[in-house]
This record gives sequence, C-alpha cells and structure tokens, in this order.
Amino acid sequence: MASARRRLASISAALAPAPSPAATAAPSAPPAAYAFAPHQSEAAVEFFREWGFALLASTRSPAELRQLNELCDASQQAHPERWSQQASRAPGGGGGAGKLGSDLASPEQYMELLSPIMFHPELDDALIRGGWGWPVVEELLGGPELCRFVQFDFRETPATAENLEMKYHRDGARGGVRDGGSDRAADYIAAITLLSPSHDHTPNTVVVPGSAHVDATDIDELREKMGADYTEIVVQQPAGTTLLYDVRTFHTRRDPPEGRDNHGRRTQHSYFSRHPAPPRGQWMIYPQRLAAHAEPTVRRFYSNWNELMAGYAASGYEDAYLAEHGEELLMAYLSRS
Ligand SMILES: O=C(O)CCC(=O)C(=O)O
Repeated sequence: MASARRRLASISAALAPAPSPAATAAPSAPPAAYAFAPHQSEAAVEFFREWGFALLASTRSPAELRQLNELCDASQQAHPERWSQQASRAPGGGGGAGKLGSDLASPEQYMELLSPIMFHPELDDALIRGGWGWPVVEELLGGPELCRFVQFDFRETPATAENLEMKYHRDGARGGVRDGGSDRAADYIAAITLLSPSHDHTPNTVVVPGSAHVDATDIDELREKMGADYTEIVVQQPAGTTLLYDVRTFHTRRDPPEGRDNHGRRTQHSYFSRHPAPPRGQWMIYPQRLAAHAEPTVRRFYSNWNELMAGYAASGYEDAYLAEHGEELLMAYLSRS
C-alpha cells in the first residue's frame, strides 16, 4: 500500500485544495490526496478500501446541479413548513436517539426531508444513480448484482446552525449496521454531494481515515485505539463533487471557525447497501415508479425493503396506506438508535 499511497499523493491536488496541515498532521501521514478525477476510478476504489472514504470530482454536471438546486428552491417556496426543521436534523449525527429531527411536525415533512423521491418524479433512477461516481460505488459494493438503494435526501444546513454542533459518529449506530470490525468490505456506503458553493464560511465534513476498520464505540475509544494513526481530515469539497464514505468511518460536520460567519450549505445525501445487508431502518419508503420499475435490474436495485415498504407495495402503492402508516414511518425515523 505504501507505493499506492505515494502514487495517490501525486495526484488530485488540482481537483480540490489540499487539506490544511493542521487537519492532517499525524505521524503515520495518512492520505494527503483524497480527490479523484473521472479517469481515476480504480485509484478511488483502492483508496476507499484502505481509508474508508474518497472524494470524487465533478460527479454532477452543471445542468444536474442546477436541476437539483431548482427542485429544492421550488419545494422550499411551495412548502416552507416541510423544510422548517432542517436545522434540528443537522446535528443529529451526534447519535443521540430521539434528538435528530425530534421536532418534525408531520409525516409530509418527514417524507420531504427523508424521501423526497416520493414527491418529485423528476428524481428518477438515472438521476439517483447519475454521475461518473456510480461505477465506483458499484465496484465497492461488489458489482451491479449486489448494489441496493437505501436513501436519497436533501439537507439544508442553515446559516444559523453554528450552535448546533454535530458530534463524531458512525452512521451505523443509527441504522442497525454492524460497526467497526476487521472486515474491509463496506456493507453500506454514504455519498454526500455538495450542491452549494464552498468557501471559508461554509461547513465541511470531517472524516477519520482508516476508522472504518477499527472497533470502537465512540470517538474517545477510537482515539485511544488508533494512537498515533488517529487523524482528522477536513474534506475540502467543491460544489458538484461527491464524498463517499463507508458508514463505519467516524465523521462529523464542522461549521466555520468561531468568529467567521456561517453561510450554511446545501447537500444531497445518498446511501447504498451491499446485498444481503438488511434495510438501514424502518423509515425509508420508495415510490412505485422505482420499486415496481419495468426493468428488472432497476427493480432489483430498489428491492431492499423494510416491513413498511413491503406493506406499501402489497397495498398496491395506495396513498391510503401511506396516510394510515405515515405516523409509524415518522416514529420509526424518530426512534432509531
Ligand atoms: O453533513 C455532513 O457533513 C455529515 C453528515 C453526517 O454526519 C451524517 O449524515 O451522518
């Protein structure tokens, strides 16, 4: 891996600003170059397998970025009440059960925030799997036959979110996913695409390279176990790029340093699983146009259903089923641990 590391260190500086020395200073010198261009898919896969994350450049075209932003803008204008609790969901990654979004008001709000594909048919399979980054995800999850859709949502981290600090966490702790362990292959991959401009006044995602492969229940134990290998990378992520991470990787969102205005950030988050990993939770629900798609390989991709989703399909995708079970979906989301 040392030669791979040297090779990787020589690429990608042009794609994203190098992480600040303070963020990467550690004796074992973890990755200085974590960003990969479209022609570097293989290197991105190799890098991810070792470090548990990778930044993929230009995964969304300017036209797609515009489309996704226009969709969010229009939805916020039409339904401001559905978006009003974004600030409260933002810090929830801290892992406190019941805190994340615990003031969501209605199943509609939950649906807009957690499964906007239910409301927006233009979010089709091509867009969900779009961008050059998809082949990297497919490779990491063991090929097209094993890839399954989990979640697609938008997040608006408001300019006023500076007091809603997020804690280091693994997403697994919230989704019934096994954590840590020595298994190198990711069962669940998260993808964060930045939709808004990034600069000194916008939040960044921070990751601990290599932490996906260390068994630790919290960041303190992780620090102790990793010792000199413990490092934090403040990912410098331009708009239109996608940060992939193994959900076992410890990560957080860091707001601009105190004293600097926080201009906020808009992101699109996706999760994918490797078959036969179970659904990540009971709260995800998919629309008929995807779950019952005419193309078998597309159907297969949207087939990792939880019980409520199976009930929705069995009902014939009836609105009445959603109306009846909306509260249950909301509660499944709010009570996840
Ligand atoms: O928004 C971020 O930068 C981090 C998101 C996160 O921690 C999560 O979704 O679990």
